[in-house]
Amino acid sequence: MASVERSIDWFRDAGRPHRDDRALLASVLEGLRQHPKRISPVWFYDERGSCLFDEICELPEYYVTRTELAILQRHLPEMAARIRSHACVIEPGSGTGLKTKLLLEALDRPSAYVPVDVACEHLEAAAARLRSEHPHICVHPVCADFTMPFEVPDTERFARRAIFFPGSTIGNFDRHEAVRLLARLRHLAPGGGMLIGFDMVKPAGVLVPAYDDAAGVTAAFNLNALEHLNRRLGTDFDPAGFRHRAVWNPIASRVEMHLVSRHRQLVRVGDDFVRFATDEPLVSEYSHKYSLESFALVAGAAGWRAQQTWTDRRGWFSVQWLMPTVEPVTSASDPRTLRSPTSGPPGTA
Ligand code: AVJ
Repeated sequence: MASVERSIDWFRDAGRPHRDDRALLASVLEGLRQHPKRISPVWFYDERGSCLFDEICELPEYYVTRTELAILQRHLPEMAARIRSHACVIEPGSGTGLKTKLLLEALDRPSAYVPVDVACEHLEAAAARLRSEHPHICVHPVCADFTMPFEVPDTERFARRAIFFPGSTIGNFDRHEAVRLLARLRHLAPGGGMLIGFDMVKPAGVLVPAYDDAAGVTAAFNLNALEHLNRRLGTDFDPAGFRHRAVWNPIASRVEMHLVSRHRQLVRVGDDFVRFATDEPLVSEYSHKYSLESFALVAGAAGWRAQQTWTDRRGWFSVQWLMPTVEPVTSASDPRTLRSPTSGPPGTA
């Protein structure tokens, strides 16, 4: 029975090339052997996790989605002008898609839309909805983990490609990973641009509650990653043995979500066991916060330059239209120049 379930799951994972259960287990184990222990935030997004995330977006404390939506609603005509007509829009980590709907409605005759997401059922449902609302747009969902190489169908070979990367998803990656990912996305849209949203540095008193809400939705979202791991890989995490915690790390300029072990315990992962001490954290997500300067460094190192920036009145969130630079700024890809998020070069704002 287990093997039947597994083979179905495996099909669902077809977008992750060469990643069978064993390779997945090995990568999870690798993270659990680091100090501190880590799992990928990709584990949040099974069906239940995707629904919980939609709930998070409605929380009073979670300003992220609301703030970005307001920026989009206010400036979409300008953004659409940047993207220009007949574009093929590629969206890594597409999710539920209110922002997508607004963007597609604002664009001049978009030719195709390619959502890329790991939550495949969620993805299919969203694609079906979009098709019925926009019969003129070719919708090509790609079920894949966009952090790994994936293919975009090239039926729209002659359309100008634009990447839509909203939601501060880029914040999940540390500076090196972010540079690598943005550089890869640049090759996905040769000559095209990227509309990207990223969250800005702000007081910890605003940031921490956004990731530790009073209703406990984010806690459920965080703990659900363990249930997902258990179901998908047969690990035996006891979700009741962990508690949710959100901390602001000012040095790394990020909110960190932790799953803290309530007591000493042993968790089986494949043929191995992982030991947790009392109060030991398992890091489940980083959510990096940027200044305009620190983001320009990361984008620049990946070969992108901002042509236009939109923000809200409080300066809590930014949306930028990036275009490829002729030459990637090689000095900025030196890890030493990327270490400090607040040390942008003087006079670049
Ligand atoms: C989807 C990565 C942008 O970092 O704010 C929300 C995910 N985690 N609450 C974020 C998230 C906890 C979110 N991103």
